[in-house]
Amino acid sequence: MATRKPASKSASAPNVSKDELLAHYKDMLLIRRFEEKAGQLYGMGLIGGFCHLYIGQEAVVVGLEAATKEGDKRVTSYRDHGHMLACGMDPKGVMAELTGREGGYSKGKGGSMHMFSKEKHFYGGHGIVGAQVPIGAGLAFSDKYKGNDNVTFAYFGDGAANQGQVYETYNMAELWDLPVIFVIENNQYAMGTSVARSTKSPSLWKRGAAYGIEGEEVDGMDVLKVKEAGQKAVAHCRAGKGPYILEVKTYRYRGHSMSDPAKYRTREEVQKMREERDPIEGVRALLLTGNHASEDELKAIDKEIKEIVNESAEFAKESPEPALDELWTDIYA
Ligand SMILES: Cc1ncc(C[n+]2csc(CCOP(=O)(O)OP(=O)(O)O)c2C)c(N)n1
Ligand SMILES: [Mg+2]
Repeated sequence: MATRKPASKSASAPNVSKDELLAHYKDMLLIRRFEEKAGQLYGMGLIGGFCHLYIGQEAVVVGLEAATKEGDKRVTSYRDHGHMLACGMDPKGVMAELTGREGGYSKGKGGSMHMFSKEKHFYGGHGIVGAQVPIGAGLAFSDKYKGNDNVTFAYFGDGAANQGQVYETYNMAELWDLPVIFVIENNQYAMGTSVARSTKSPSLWKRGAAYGIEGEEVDGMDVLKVKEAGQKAVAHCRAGKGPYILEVKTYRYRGHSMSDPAKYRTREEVQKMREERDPIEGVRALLLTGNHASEDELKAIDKEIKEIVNESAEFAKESPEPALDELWTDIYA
């Protein structure tokens, strides 16, 4: 595993402390192991409905969360487990929601795509492609209205970037100088459709220029580069300069959802990414080559993370199913 060279020409690595590297390593590994476990539980029939795994994209949310402060908000699509874990939501509550149990964040009634945490300022989990983008601008509007310096991260995919509502949102957000960072998680596919097949303007962040919004492309397989770009975007928003776009180039290793055999790409394509660009292996290599951690210390961390994930799975299996009278709670009519 440790044979791989650091993913990036990590010129920034010497300026990064051991503690930061270890924190990023742990946070990304938690997401990876949690998602692997969710995949297993799905295979065992313990998770029903849709389940979209985030494996491969861990550096995006971990890097950006490292640029946040208390009070900042986030909203995302259905590929949302990583975002929940990265903002500090309890793995037990997330896993139990996946298994549809009482101990889940939505009392077992929401499932993978419908979880929220007011405490951690996580506003979902949205199954309608692109729907979270105007919601993100609305969250940013509320902060601007209240006069605080909070920033909202509105995450969406390359496929969602072709939705009309994204551009209506860009226009309003820039017009009103809303403190929102539009994060395009460009994992190169929207279900089975590659970016090359869906647009002739593949530099998605540049579309913001039509509305006067600044932005940039970021290497999403390098957590340090993501964090750096996140800090720049956050500073822009907190200074009252309006929205910012980050197009983060990333890759999902698994199919679109658990029911996708991913026949639209070659095994070699996925294998190459895993071997040459894996974000977790990249940080692992930096920790080892920089003598920040030994193989044994990293093994101990792996064990610790596995235990957290196993505990969440046990909790998710043991928590009871919601009581029948819960059918009548948390509904409008
Ligand atoms: C409005 C709408 N149209 C279509 C769908 C079906 N659908 C679900 S995910 C998806 C692809 C979105 O891809 P992307 O935005 O790149 O996000 P990713 O899945 O890669 O994270 C589509 C078409 C949907 N859920 N909502
Ligand atoms: Mg995509």
